[in-house]
Amino acid sequence: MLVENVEWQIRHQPHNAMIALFRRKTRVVASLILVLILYLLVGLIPEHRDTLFGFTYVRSGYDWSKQKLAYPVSEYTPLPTGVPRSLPKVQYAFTTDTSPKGVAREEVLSSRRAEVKSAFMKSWTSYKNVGFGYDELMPVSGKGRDAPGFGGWGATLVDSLSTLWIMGLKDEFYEAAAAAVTIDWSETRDSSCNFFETTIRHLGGLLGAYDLSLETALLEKAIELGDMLYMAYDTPTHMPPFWLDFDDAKHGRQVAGYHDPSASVTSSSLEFTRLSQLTGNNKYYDAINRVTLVLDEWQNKTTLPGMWPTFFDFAQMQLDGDSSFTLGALADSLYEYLPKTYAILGGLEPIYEKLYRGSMDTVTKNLLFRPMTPNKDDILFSGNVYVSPDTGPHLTAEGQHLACFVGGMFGLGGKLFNIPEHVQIGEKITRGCVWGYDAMPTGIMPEIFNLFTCESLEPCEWDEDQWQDEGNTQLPRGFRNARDSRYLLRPEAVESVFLMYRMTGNPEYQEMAWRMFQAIRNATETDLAFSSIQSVRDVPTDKTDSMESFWLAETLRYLYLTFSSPDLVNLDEYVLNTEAHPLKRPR
Ligand code: DMJ
Repeated sequence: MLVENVEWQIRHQPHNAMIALFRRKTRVVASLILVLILYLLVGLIPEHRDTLFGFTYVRSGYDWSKQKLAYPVSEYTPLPTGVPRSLPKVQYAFTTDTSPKGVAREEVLSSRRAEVKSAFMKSWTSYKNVGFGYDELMPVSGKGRDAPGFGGWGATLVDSLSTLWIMGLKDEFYEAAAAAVTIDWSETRDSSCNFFETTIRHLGGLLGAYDLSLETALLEKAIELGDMLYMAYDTPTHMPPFWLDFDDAKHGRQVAGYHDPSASVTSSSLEFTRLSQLTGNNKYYDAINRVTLVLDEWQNKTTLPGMWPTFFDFAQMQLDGDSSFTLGALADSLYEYLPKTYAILGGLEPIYEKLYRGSMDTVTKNLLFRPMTPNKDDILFSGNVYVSPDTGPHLTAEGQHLACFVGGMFGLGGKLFNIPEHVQIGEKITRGCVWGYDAMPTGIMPEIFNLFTCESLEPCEWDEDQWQDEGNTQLPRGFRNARDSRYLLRPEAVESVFLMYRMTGNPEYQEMAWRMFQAIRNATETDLAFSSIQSVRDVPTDKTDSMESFWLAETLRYLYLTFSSPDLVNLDEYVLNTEAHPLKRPR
């Protein structure tokens, strides 16, 4: 057999070589045709490009939904079931005024909307010109930049989607949405991302844009990101860390932080609840519910029972590290999300009411203060408390721009839980921030400052001598100092003004918002857009070449909504996440 075969091969060698060559060529051609067919029919080149619901969709290079968990969960707590409760109305019962006075008022509001929209378009166009790939525009130099921890996934692009929709800029919205659905979350120069910022800006931005437009491709992109962010909970304690490190997440090496800002690790309940509602997958809700249960367990065990300290040790699950308490920087949205999560769950989970009431009782007794002012203004601020082991709680009468959301939060809690005093407190805190704006030469409140205080929340006499002795007489009366006099284009003060307008129907708030908008525009406008400034105390202002995405996502959106019909993003239909992205409330 073997000998015969060899002979046969020797005799037929040239012929065999030709056949082999022909076969090889055929194989190459066939392969090329196959690749071409795949390219044309399946759209697999580049590998993950797809046509999805009318968009050219780019699927992320890494599918986190398939990632094996190091700390799997045996059973998910499901979303609460049942018919959503009919909660008290958040919005004032507005009526349309068709009288000549009403028509004239609408003309004023319409021209204000146009001015806010034009500020938005100026900023948006300049950002678009540097490229959607950047996180932010630098509004003085005209360059683009990526913000640390934001992944370089176009933070401003994603954060602006809902504003484009709300302002009726539909062509721009679809152009931006088309770019957003091509984001590949696995393509980043960074080894980790900021869990909180990515949740509130990117995930919140996509979910908000989906809830407004119902464009399914946006939801698909949100789910991809949600699956990546869900990995943050894959730690031994099931609590998330501040940074989501991609490599650690892939190799089951993540641990929660020993000293993380409490807001950063607790403010995902709105976004993750909405994801579960939209996908029917309870894993997202289960993750945030575990954090809520810890808040419940700790609420009355802290050194200021009712509130949680500014920093959390979620690695060792212990409380005893920190005795500082604030509603401002680092802790803010922990509290903001309590009434909001109650609302998005249709009132079916009572724990959020309990956490809200307990914490706000403590805030009212310990953190709120009334500043001493020459006009005895009926206003309040929320300060910081440090609990000393020897002498107990000490209040620092510090105001922060970041804490100006508190007015709106008290209002919302007051409405949802039927606590009228909270709406009044909310009004006074909101007016406090507006007072802080009106007092400064630029018409804008500083980032952080200290005030002279009354002994209680009741009015008190102005003490000129004390102010002369202890204060900085370069500052307006009432201010002790302006510890950080920058303005970073932040939204919190106009946020509360907007919420108060929608909740009370009082048009005074629209006048406040208009004053604030004009002041901000005057102080921050550059040739290209709007910029953070070095000091609200100096005119002309020194522009610091920074425009964070919340300028377009929040500050301008809240202003625009304040001058719009109350039906546009009605607060009985939507709840806004901490980046102002509207998420649909269940009916
Ligand atoms: C925003 O990203 C959010 O509002 C967050 O809750 C606080 N910081 C900025 C705005 O100042």
